Order: sequence, then structure tokens, then C-alpha cells
Amino acid sequence: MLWLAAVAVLGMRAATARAEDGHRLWLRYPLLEEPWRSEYRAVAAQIVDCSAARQSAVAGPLRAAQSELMRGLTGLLGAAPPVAGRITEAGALLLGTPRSCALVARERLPLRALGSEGFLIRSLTVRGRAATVIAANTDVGVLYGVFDFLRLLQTHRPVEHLDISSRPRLQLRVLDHWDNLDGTVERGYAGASIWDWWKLPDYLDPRYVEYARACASIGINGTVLNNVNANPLILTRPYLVKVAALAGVLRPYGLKVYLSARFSAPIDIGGLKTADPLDPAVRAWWRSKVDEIYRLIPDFGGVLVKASSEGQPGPQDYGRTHADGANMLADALAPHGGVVMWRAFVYGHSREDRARQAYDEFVPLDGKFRPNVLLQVKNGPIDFQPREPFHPLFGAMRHTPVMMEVQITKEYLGFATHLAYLGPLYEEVLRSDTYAKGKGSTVARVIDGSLFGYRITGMAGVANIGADRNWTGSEFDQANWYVFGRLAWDPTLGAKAIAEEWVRMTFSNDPAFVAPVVAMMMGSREAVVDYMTPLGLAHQMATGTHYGPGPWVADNREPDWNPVYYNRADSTGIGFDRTASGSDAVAQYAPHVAAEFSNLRTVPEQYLLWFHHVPWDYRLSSGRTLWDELALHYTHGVDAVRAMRKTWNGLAAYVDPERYAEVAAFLAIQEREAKWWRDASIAYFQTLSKRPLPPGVAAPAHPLAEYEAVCFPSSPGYPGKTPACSPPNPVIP
Ligand code: BDP
Repeated sequence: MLWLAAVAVLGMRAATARAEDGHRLWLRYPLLEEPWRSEYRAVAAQIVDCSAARQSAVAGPLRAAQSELMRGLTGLLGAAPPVAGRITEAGALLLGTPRSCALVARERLPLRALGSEGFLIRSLTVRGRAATVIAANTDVGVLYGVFDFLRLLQTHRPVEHLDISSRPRLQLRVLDHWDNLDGTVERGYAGASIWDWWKLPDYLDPRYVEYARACASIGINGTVLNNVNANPLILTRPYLVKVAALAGVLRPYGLKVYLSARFSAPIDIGGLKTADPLDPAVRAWWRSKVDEIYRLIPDFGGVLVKASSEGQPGPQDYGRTHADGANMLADALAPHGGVVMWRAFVYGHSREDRARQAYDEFVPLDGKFRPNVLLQVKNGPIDFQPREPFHPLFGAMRHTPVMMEVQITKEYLGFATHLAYLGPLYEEVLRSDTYAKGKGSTVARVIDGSLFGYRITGMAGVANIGADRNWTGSEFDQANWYVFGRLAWDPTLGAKAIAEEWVRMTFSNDPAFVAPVVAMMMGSREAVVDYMTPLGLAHQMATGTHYGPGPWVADNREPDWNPVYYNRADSTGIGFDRTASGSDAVAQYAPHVAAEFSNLRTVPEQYLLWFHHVPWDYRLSSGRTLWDELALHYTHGVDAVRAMRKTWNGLAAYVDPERYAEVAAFLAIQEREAKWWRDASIAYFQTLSKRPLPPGVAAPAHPLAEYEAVCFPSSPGYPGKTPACSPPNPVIP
């Protein structure tokens, strides 16, 4: 009988519970258990709507803050606390700015240092009653404060004696969507674009608000709506009207809209014969185009530009410099307060070493850019690899604000089905020391402006968001969106602490779940490095799709599209000599760093083959030969994924069945493909090293030819491109 009753209760629960499809991200607000529910109820017994002018009735960040607080508390506490115009009981929550709330003004809180986006959360006593105030100088600051307060509740932190103040260290915290107007997403693995250009501006998908809430909850304050490989049509009036409609939805959440601009737009849509940045007609065209944009979107953020790179038009087509191009746009935007984010991702193919090019092109231009130009530099000198050393432009541009671009989408890290938490990757770059002004000149201090006194600062992440129900194509990829926002707010935060926050909010606060999952996440990126590109290897991915191994690929038209260009493996050894005896790219770093990287004895082993061509029998710090160590790293990568699977298999009891099953299935894919990477890479490199595998390392399961034959007729994230292989053979041996 008891058993039957239990089954019935469980059945009812299952029927009423909302299916967990990941859609609510880290903003699930599930009903808290005791003792937290009672504790928090005491602190949030009442919400005080102190807005004298009732500004909160107007759509804007303050109203968004109030409704988020309501939504959060209703979920977490089981019922919404009453709202009153003044404090009537202990445990009141006050939110507002000194302007919107007389009570906040009366408390004389130290708000000045918080700037225009920071917030303060403080426990205090008002007229003898315990209260908590969430205050800021601006409404959007209040919104960020509310999300922070809810985070405390969601992660079971004490809230009786709060004294928190926080302000973002970076000004522009931006998502770059590589979304095309036809709804596809370049390097997107979460389905179609979330922007439904066809139905805009008349239909505003409720998803846009959900997106804005998620972004605001982690402090993201800007979004570039379209692909850097930009379609000029986005700048035509019909599309600008659609953009304006989106901007209207995102604005109450503190999100500014930016667009990627195609440099040749004056020709493409303006009917001019040239896009020469020094041509008066071209300059006038951009000025009037920008004026038009601001008439529609008064708080438009500015433009992102990929120019003279990978076949995109740019100032170099007219014999002009990047500074000429960027300044022309900057001049058009300056009267409106807009910025230009000019990308430093440039490469042409004649180069001996692609890693050198951005530095060589931009360093001579330092000081020649207008004050509203930021140079947007990828974290590493090549292209979003599982691991790269930091880009030498960090620390080299003293007079030009440099912002960092990272990829949140996992183009080179196994798409959505490989679990790789990118927090450690971002943290590794941010903490790298450029030595530009001696020890302690970290990349974080370059981009937060404190090293060189930049007046504008920022960080951009290439979004991993799509129309999939769970937004990012996998549950765990949500953590990469999350950690990007948190680190852009404060680059000194730790990847591990952020992972823990995310796990607690997204899944469970149970320590028996949190600890192993955080450990799994923290090791996951290194596992990918090991099974794909250990010891400083890079760009070993198959052509075009960048999915799966292709270390043997040598048949691309352009040398630097070929993995062999990067691995330089031959019978003598492997690795790219970037020291003085090779391309000397190492000289682009500050002398202290250059000395460390160029010396075989001091270069960190994780960058060994990035900087050096090393004989197969060279002995590493372990005492083992390079060949043995390489084989072991590949194998460790596979073992690590196996261990992740085992961890997850033991956690079914803590997760809803839907999300549990998805993660389990993806980990199975990852294990199979990690082995594919290991086997294929070892099979290929062994044809050159001609050495036996060390003890404990299994031989590849299949002959090299079978790995070489794998190629996919279509793959996500590479829209409209013909497969770079024939015949198609998507069978992984
Ligand atoms: C590469 C991608 C390509 C992008 C390019 C970029 O493969 O799709 O267009 O970066 O950042 O990683 O512009």
C-alpha cells in the first residue's frame, strides 16, 4: 500500500513538474527547501515600492528589476511578498536610486564610486526595522543588483548582514552574434538564429525578452546582432527598422544594440563607385547612414568591423590603412557617442607565419586611431584554438584601447556535443602576464584599462546562442555564456567560483552534486586540449567544418589553411619554430616573455610546439621523450572524458531525467570522438616519427587511411559552404 501511495505521489509530481528542457537557464528560481526558505522569507518579507514619481510604471530597467525580483522571490519562496509604498514590517527590500526612492536618498549610501552601472546591497535598519537596500546611481545598476541578490538566494548564501558593492571593470561587455539575415548562424551549433528578421519588426518574439534578462543577469550590456562577415543589407532602411524594434525590447535590460558593418556598403547599397575611406563622397555617405541609424535608435552602440581580412573588403583595397578605415567610421559615430570595434583578426596568405600578421599591421598604427575606436583582438594570435598563448597585441598598444574577443561558441572545441567549460581558457588568458610594464601587467589589466589608462574598455564573446530550446545546443554550453558575462564584469573573478555559482543555479545546490560537477567542468577544457592539440599544437582540425582531426591535411590552396602548416611535423620532429631561428614571432612579446618562450628549457610545456620545432627524442621535464609524451597526452585526453562520463553516470539521482539524458548522450559522443582524435592523430604522426608507442598506450584502432577518409557532407555552423571533401563519408571508424 505504502509503495503504491509513493508511486502515485511520484507520478503526480512528474505530471505536474515542468519538463526541464534547459530553457530557463540559470534563472530557474525553484522552490527552496528549508531552512533557506524561512531564512530568506524573513529578509524578503516585503518589497517596498518607494518610487515617488512611480517611475517604475514606465518600461525601463527599474520596472525590469522589480518584476525580476517578484518572479525570483515567487519561485524561490513559493509566494510573492507583499508590496507596499513604505516599510511596514521587518525584512523589507528597498530598491532604487536616490532619485527614484526617497528612502534610499535618506540613507546617504556611498554610491559615488559605483559609476553608472554598479550597485550596492546593504543590510540596514530603517526606523527600527531590519531592511535590505539594493541601490545604485542608475536604474540599470539596480537591475544588476537585483540579479546579484537573487544569485545569493539561488546559491544558498547568507543574506542577513550584507554589504556588497560591485561595479563592472569593463565598460563594453558585448556578445557578438555571427547570425546571418537568412537565419543561419556561422559557427553556431544551437540551431537557427534567434533573430527572426522575417517577422520583425511587427512580431516581437517573447524570446527576445528572455534573452535580455539572461544577458542582464550576468552584466552583458551590448549585443552585435549580425555576423562579422556582414551582409550590407542590414544597413538598409527596412532592416534598420527591424533593428530598432529589437533595440526597443532590449533597452529596458541595459542592452545596447550594435551592428557589423560591411566596409563596402557605400558601393553595395549606396550606389557609389568606391568605398575608399578618404573619398569625401564615401565619408558623407557613412555620416548620413549613421545619422539615419541614430534617428531610429538614439542609443545605438556603434559598429563592429571585419575589414581587409579573409577576403572581406577593407581600406587596404584602396591602399589605405586600418586607421584610415576605422577613423572614417569613428568620425561619423562620434557626434552620437558611438564606438567602432575594429577587429585585429587579419591575415593574408603570403606570410611565412600567420601568427605575426596582426601585430605587424597594427603596432605601427598605435596612436593613430580616434578616441572612439577600440581594437578588438582575439585572445590568441591564430584563431580560437583549444589553447594558444595570449595575443602579442595585448601589451603592445599603449595608446589604442584594446578589447578582447573570445569565442563562446565552440568552433574548434567539438561544437555542442563535447563538454568543455571555457572558464579556465578565459582565465588563463586574462591572467597571462604581458610584462608590458614589468611584472603584473596581466591581460586583464590591459583590457580593464588600468595598465595604459584606456578611456574605453571592453570584452566581446562570439555568442553560442541559437533557437534551440536550451539556447546553446547543450546544457553545459550555457555555462560558457554565463562565465563570459561574469568575467567581462570582473576579469579577476575565478573560473572555478563562477562554475560553482552556475551549477548551483542551473542544477542543484547539493554538495554531493556540486563538487564532482565543478571538478568535471574545471578539467574539461584540458581534456579537449589533450585529445585534440596537446603540447602547444594548434589548428589540426579538418578543413572547413573544423570538426574532427585532420593533421595530415595539406591540400588547401592557401598554406595557412592546412594543419601541416601548423604542426610542421617531419621525420626530424614536430612544432612551429617561432624563435629567432624561425619566424621570430616570439620577438613580438615583451623581452621577459620572449626570453621565456624562446628558450626550450623555460617555455611552458603547454606552449612547447607553438614556439619550437622539437626533435621526437627530445626529453621533457617528465624524463620521457617528446614522442612518448605526445602519445600519452592524447591518451590522457580520452581517459579524462571516460572519467567525466563515469562521474556523470553516478549523478542521475540529482538531476531531472531530461537534462541528465542529454548530458549522458553527449558525453558518449565525446568519448567516441576523443578516441577518434587520439587514434587519428597518433596514426598520422607515427608515420613520421617512426617510433613505437610507449607502454600503456594502445595502438590506433584503424589504419590511417580510414581516418583520412572521414568527411562530412554537411555540418552545423558552416552554412552555405560546399563540403571540402569528396566523397562524403561521415563514418567515424
Ligand atoms: C574563424 C571562423 C570564421 C570567422 C572568422 C572570424 O572560422 O568562420 O569568420 O574566424 O573571426 O575562426 O572572422
